[in-house]
Amino acid sequence: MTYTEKGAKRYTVTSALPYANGPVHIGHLAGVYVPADVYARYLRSAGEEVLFIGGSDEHGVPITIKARREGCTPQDIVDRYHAIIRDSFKEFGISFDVYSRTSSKEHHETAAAFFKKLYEEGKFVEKVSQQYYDEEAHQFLADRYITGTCPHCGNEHAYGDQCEACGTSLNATDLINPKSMLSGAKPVLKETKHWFLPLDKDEEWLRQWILERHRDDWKSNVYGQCKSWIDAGLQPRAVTRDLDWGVKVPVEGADGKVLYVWFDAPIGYISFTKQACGADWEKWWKSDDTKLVHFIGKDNIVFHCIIFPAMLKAEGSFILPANVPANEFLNLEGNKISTSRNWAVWLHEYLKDFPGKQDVLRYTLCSNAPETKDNDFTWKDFQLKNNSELVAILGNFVNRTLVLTHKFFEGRVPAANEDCWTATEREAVSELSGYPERIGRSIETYRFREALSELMNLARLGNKYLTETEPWKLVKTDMGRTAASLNLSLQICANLAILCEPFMPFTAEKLRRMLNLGVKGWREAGVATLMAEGAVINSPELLFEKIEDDAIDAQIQRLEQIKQQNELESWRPSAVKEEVAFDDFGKVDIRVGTVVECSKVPKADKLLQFKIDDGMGMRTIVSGIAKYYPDPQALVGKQVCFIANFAPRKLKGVESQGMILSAEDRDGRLVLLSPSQMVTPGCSVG
Ligand code: B3M
Ligand code: ZN
Repeated sequence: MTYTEKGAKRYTVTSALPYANGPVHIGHLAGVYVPADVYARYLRSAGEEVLFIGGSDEHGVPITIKARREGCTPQDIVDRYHAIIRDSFKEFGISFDVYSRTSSKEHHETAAAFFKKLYEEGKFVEKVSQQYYDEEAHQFLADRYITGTCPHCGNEHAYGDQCEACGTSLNATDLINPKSMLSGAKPVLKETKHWFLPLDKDEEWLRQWILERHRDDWKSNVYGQCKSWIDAGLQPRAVTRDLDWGVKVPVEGADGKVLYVWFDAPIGYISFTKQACGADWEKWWKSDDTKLVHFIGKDNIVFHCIIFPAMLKAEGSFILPANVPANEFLNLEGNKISTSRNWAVWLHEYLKDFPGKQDVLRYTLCSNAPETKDNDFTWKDFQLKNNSELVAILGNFVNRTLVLTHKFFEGRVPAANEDCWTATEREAVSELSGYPERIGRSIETYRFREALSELMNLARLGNKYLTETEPWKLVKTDMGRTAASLNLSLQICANLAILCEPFMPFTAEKLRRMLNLGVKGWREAGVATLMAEGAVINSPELLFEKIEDDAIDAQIQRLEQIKQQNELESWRPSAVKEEVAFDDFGKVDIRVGTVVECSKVPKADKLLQFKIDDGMGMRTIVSGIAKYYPDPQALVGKQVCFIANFAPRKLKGVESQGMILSAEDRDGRLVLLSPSQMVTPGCSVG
């Protein structure tokens, strides 16, 4: 039994199934998988029975769209990304008991059977409705096959099922100016039959269950979203689609129809449990003493708090989630993480750049997790957390303790010598005893940042204790107290090894190995007797290494390049200026001239000085284009256009008699304008 919950006998912990249409990035890790893993690891360490479920969501329109774009099959896409995602999770120590996929046969069978049961029991409403259809592509346009303007916020790129700008869940027919993703054509409405989950009938119990029963124990961001959904009135929701990729609708007359991805995906949690546990699966889903917890991102709240519970309730034999700890989003260097714009830190790429540093990222993401509001990941902060927290506090304490034990006690745990303890030892031991419960309580209430900062406080306690007792000085005068000091420091290290495991499993393992600490769990922590006197410890290795500026600068530079690339790609001509009368235009006297001389203006790196044959003698014009024409000499003989009737003005001591015209390209580059054929100098442009 844990610190805050009474009565839960086992824990079914699920984490949102990532779409297998791209690799996973730090936003996924921070929002869902690190917290879920910390929770699962903690419970296991505390001796609880846990099943931690993950897997790839392999259906849905984003996958078919990607396949179409790349000219391959949806199966090719999901095979590729399922493997990448699964490996990334494994490398980062996400300790799933099962990581499966929704394209598996078992999942298709389970999801189809679930639908069939509800169908046979009359839990659906069958409706013929008007759906958008692409007449060029001969296909109904489900969900993301259709884009248009969001009726709520005006975002012009909203999808047929959701607006990502304002988070509203939509029906395709809500969109203003709908457009087919397939052909770009304006879709037409066409009749088709679908099955709907009548959520309107669930309003009553959902209100009671969420808004009353879980008012205090669900996070306020989750509670708030549920409340606004329920208050707005729930509508029947279609759970089938006209598509050919997904779980086939298992009833007659449903050819060419599949289950809506959000109907089949959460059933994945159940089918993966079956895959992992065989005949023994039901206790994880059908037993009142099981606590079901869904870890998700905020865009998945409605599906896990309203739609999936409504499905489970309609089926009748399943438990409902006890909690749905959704996180907000993580941004990257001040901008929203975006797969399409490559604005992300991909896990598989991070590992190439920072091999072996999984825990540093887990630590940074957990200490910065977007628990109550969106948060920002910056590389500078990552470096700071590594250098001044992990290296300087945790790593330093452990290293000093182990090095000194080797130096003064030949690598054996010295005696505790309690008889020579002072108030310093007694205080440290009493503080130590509070940590397991305090950290555990924070984890159980989904406050992972708080839990992690408590863990670091324990490392700080160790550092402070070691610095105060100064065993390196005591050794000259008092071997008994030297032993006591290092014994207690080693006990704190052992506690750290146990308590850091949910957050930093690789570090925990390394520390355990150095200490030769056997299998001890959360319940045994909090005491100063974990390490037996005389036990041998191994030679110290560094737990963390300093991260230098150049490694961080390289990451920042990479992002800078991506940003520039994105800016180029998203460039649009500027808006056309206000209308002018022809007479006004006529006031500007534009002429063509031939460059006779051209040179850099001394001490002004931006300026070129032109001598121009303007057909009326010569004139001098200074122009700020030196950066784009590094060889001024090459311009001699070329013709340019210039404004001839600007009042002369001095630039860096040179009088400029006019302005040479140039075009500004999308990257800011200035390009001189010339007539397409040689003309007589002095002729006018108009
Ligand atoms: N694949 C959506 C997402 O990644 C979805 C989660 C399914 S959980 C059952 O945002
Ligand atoms: Zn919107």
